[in-house]
This record gives sequence, structure tokens and C-alpha cells, in this order.
Amino acid sequence: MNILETTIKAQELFSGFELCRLQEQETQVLADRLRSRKITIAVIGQFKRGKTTLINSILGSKLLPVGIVPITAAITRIEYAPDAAPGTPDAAPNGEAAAVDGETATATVFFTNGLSEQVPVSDLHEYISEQENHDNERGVAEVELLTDAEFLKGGLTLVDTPGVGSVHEQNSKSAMDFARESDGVIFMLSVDSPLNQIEVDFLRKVRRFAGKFYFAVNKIDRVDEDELEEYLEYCRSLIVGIMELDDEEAKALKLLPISARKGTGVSELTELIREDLLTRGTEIMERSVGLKLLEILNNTRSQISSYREVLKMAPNVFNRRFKEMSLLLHDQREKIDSLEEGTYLRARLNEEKALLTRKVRELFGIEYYYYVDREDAAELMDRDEFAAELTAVYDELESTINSIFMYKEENAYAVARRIEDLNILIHDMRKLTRQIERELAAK
Ligand SMILES: Nc1nc2c(ncn2[C@@H]2O[C@H](COP(=O)(O)OP(=O)(O)OP(=O)(O)O)[C@@H](O)[C@H]2O)c(=O)[nH]1
Ligand SMILES: [Mg+2]
Repeated sequence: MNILETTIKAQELFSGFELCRLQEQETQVLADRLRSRKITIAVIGQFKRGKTTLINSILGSKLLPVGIVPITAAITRIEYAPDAAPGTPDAAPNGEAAAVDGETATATVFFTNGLSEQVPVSDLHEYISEQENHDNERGVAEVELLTDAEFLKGGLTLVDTPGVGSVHEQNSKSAMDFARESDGVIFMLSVDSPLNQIEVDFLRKVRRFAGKFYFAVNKIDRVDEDELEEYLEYCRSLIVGIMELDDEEAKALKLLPISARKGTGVSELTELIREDLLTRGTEIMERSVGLKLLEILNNTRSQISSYREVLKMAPNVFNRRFKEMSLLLHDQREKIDSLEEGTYLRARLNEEKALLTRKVRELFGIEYYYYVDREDAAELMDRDEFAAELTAVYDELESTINSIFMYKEENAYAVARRIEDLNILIHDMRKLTRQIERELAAK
């Protein structure tokens, strides 16, 4: 069996369980990614290391805002589109990439409530930068930028992320969340600061999901050659330890000295990535999907175990929480009638789903999944339609909770049978976990 087949197998297993809809969806996304062969590489690192400057340098134009204070507050995905030519940059006197007109590249801002908006690239800073979108008050979930940069041709998505450890990191999807969605990571260090604990902790966690790491050491224009050598040696030994590299892997570890601002070393980095994608793109992708599948299986096992605990929950505790959930659903239903026509009701529906997801997690420790429709979020919906959809959402949750309730009420036999089913699911997931571990080890 290969990774794709194992992923499909996991998806089939999840599809048989109402409780595993989220996992079914996640494994579907993984399988689609493997089939599409589109690779995502995220630039990650502490704030102010020069991540955004590097991306601008790779794209050959100053599309994204950079600065001396923490800037990037939202995930920005950059993809190739042949028609989105961002104009010809003029030469800039200070050696930095020049600003471009920006009106011809296409940028779309996706908001957390599911709405989205096309904005001129020259206005992107209003959504991406921490100063202008303080504490993400605009509710930006993600930004998508389409440009015709040569490097992205062939299906590579490059992603700019907020600095790890910045006070603003938690505002939207964090770099860590995004690392889960990437196949490769360019990890940015810079010579003006030693590797610190936040970076060490981050690397330890993120090495569990990324199929490939590139370590870039930025701002080399600030030091002389000897200082650079010393810094590289220092980083190398730390990284070998953090990533638990064996002798062979340690020998192959490359640290890429660059100056994102001046452009030094950037083409060596892009060449290396291009070469890897050409010669071992599939392997990188499979490794990354395999690692993520492993993560999903492990998390789900613990989650299903907690669902099993709900079934075993003492009747008085369960009844209290069941009542609280029923009351919440009842109150929410009451509010439907007072909603005004003309607001973005579909976005409102998404907000309601998020609230219920949070509540179910809080009360029962179960991850309840709703599909949030971004595509349609901006479509106007009339009030009756909205009321019907929202009622359906409430009904569905109520019936799930009721079915747990019934299992608990019915008789000891039904509960035991249900627990038995879950044991089988856990057993099958263990088997798949071992399978995927074998496949990864063979790579
Ligand atoms: N000297 C020097 N400065 C650089 C270099 N690359 C970036 N900088 C500067 O470092 C500062 C931070 O750059 P950004 O690209 O905004 O850094 P970032 O990692 O994206 O920061 P956050 O988005 O806040 O996480 C800016 O003032 C840049 O001009 C470089 O190669 N050399
Ligand atoms: Mg940045």
C-alpha cells in the first residue's frame, strides 16, 4: 500500500462514523492534495527575521508590507496566475525591491465569517499589517495573492506567516496551524539574534508535520565572514540536536546564508527548492501527507476515547451538561425571529456554527464539525431561508446529542454495544497508524 491508498482507507473508515465527519473531511483534503500534486511551502520564523522581505525578493517585487515592528498579522498565500502581471518594478535607489503599481496583481481577503473581498494589492497592508489591522479587528482569516512570478509556475504555493512568538501571533491562524497545512517549511533565522527558546520549541513541534525543511540564515549583510561562519556553526549544532538528525542527515543539513534585503543567496535558495521539487517533489509531498495523517489518527484516537468517556460519564454530570446544551439551543432558536433582514445572514450562519462547535467541545470534549461555506458567504439570503438553515443546524446537533442521551438512557446493553463499536474504530485506527509508520520509515 502507498500513502495515497492508506489516506483513502482512513477516509473510508471515518466515513462510517457520524462522529468522524471532521476527520473524513481532513483526510479528503489530504487525498486531494496528493492527487493534485500542488506543493505548499511556508516561510516561518520569529518576528522580524525578514520572512516577508524574502518573499518579496523571491517574487521580484515589493508586493507585501515589511517593517521594523512586527508587521505580518495574517497568513498570505501566494499562487501563480499567468494573467495577474504585477507591472514592471522600477529600480529602487536604496537597493530594496521597488514597489509596483499593484493594481494588476489580484488579492483576495478571506474573513473569519466566511465573507471575502477583492482588494487592490496596494491596499493589502490595511488587512495584513498589525499596525493597520490591530488585533485583527477586521477579522481576516487569510489573504490570497495571485501573481505571475516565475518561481511559482508549476503549482507551488508560497505562504507568508505571522512571526512565531509575536504578541499578535494568535490573532488569526497561527504559524503553527499553517505548518500543519504545508508540505515544506523555509525556516528563517537571522544573524542579529541567536536561536531562542521560542524558535527551539516551535521547531520541535513543527518537525512532526513538514515533509521538508530549508534553513535560511538572513541579514548576512550585517556581519563579516568570520562572524557568519561562527553563527552558522552555532546554528548547525543546535539544529542537529533539535531535529534529532542522524549522522547522515546532519551531513546533508544545509544552512543557506542570505540577505533578503540585498538579494544575496536568494537564487541559491530558490534553485535548491526548484531542484528538490523536480527530483523529489512526490516524495516530499507523500512524506508530508503521511505525517499529517499520522497526526490526525493519533488525535482522533484520543478524541474517540473521550467520546467513549462521555458515554461512560456519571449520569448526573452528563444530565447537567445535556441540559445546559439543550438550554443553549433553545435560547438560540428564540433569537431567530428577531434577526433583521438585509444583513449578511450566511456569514451569520457561519458564526453560529462556530459558537456551537465551541460549546460542544467545552461541555463534552468532542470536536463537532460543521462545513463553513466561504464561497457563498457573501450571497444574500432571505430571512426565511436563513431561519430554515439555522433550524436545521440546531436540529442536527440536538439529534446527535439526543442519540448519545438515548444510548445512555436506553439500557446498559446499547451503551456497551456503542462502546464496542468505538473500540473497533480505535483498533482499526491503530492498524492504520502502524501501516503509515511503516510507509514513512521506508522513505
Ligand atoms: N540588514 C538587513 N535587514 C533586513 C534583511 N531582511 C529584512 N530586513 C529588515 O528586517 C526588518 C523585518 O523584515 P520583515 O520582512 O518585515 O520581517 P518579518 O520576519 O516578515 O517580520 P514579521 O512579519 O513581523 O514576523 C525590516 O526592517 C527589513 O527591512 C536583510 O537581509 N538585511
Ligand atoms: Mg512579515
